[in-house]
Amino acid sequence: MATKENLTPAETVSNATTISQIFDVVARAAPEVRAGLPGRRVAAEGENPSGESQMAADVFADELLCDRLGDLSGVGEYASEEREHPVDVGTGLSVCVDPLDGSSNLKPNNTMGTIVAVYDAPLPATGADVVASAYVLYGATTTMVTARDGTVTEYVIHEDGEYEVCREDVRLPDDPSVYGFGGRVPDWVDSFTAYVREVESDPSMKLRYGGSMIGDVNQVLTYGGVFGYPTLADAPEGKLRVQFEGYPVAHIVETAGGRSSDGSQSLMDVEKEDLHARTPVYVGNEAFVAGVEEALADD
Ligand code: FBP
Repeated sequence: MATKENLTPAETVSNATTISQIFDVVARAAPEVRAGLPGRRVAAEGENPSGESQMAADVFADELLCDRLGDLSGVGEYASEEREHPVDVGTGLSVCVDPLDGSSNLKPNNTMGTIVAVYDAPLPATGADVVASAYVLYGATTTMVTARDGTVTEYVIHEDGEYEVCREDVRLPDDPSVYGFGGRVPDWVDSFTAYVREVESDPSMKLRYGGSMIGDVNQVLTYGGVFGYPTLADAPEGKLRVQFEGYPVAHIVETAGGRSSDGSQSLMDVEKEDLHARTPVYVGNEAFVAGVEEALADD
């Protein structure tokens, strides 16, 4: 039997096939990740490379996804928010994963996600290297949203790992109605606070913030609006990480007809050399993201 190490050229797979396999692995692992959560609502011993405490569930999801994705013959590197360095798993596409986005929502039993970015380049990669992205949302049901070849698709994942399309060609609605922004409000910079007050003054806009980026972004993808984790007074780069959160979410939102920004440019144009580098994140309908950039322009 061909192992990953001794594949002949004829046995190597195309990037398109590998992307499909990555989505398949992630969808089929999702019920296992979900089933593994109840017993892992406790802190793990270590910290992640960003100095944040880890839950046992973060470590569990990371190990599961590293094993499964690392086994794919077309995947060369696996990196995650939970590991300092990428793991060399062969030759091919690089995969960056946030295994359990929003894991502080585990204790209060709220929404969480898994985020996946696929790069056709060694890590750390750039926005131009993104060839596909996806997230799983562990909500009332388990769903997966993928972006590739200019199309965003939403799937429902069943308990046995089978999955089916529930929304094809997902586009941000033209009549946005939700907004949500992370960080402590007193830590926001004044120009951003003024922007948010303007958004709030529109009676058609409702606050929807749950503390898990994937849950919050999925609301924007469903109802239209804006999500941001902004520059904070004591953390100019915000909290979210470029490779694991910024690029994949920007790729999905932009593919769905929306916009992304770090405050002055598309998130896809941000370039940082550190695998775990952070960036402010603003995503949503064009007008809202343009409004953030305008508001922050004088800072
Ligand atoms: P983790 O991936 O470490 O869980 O952090 C990401 C995140 O949970 C985002 O999903 C969310 O938008 C943000 O942090 C919320 O952070 P905070 O609760 O510190 O405002």
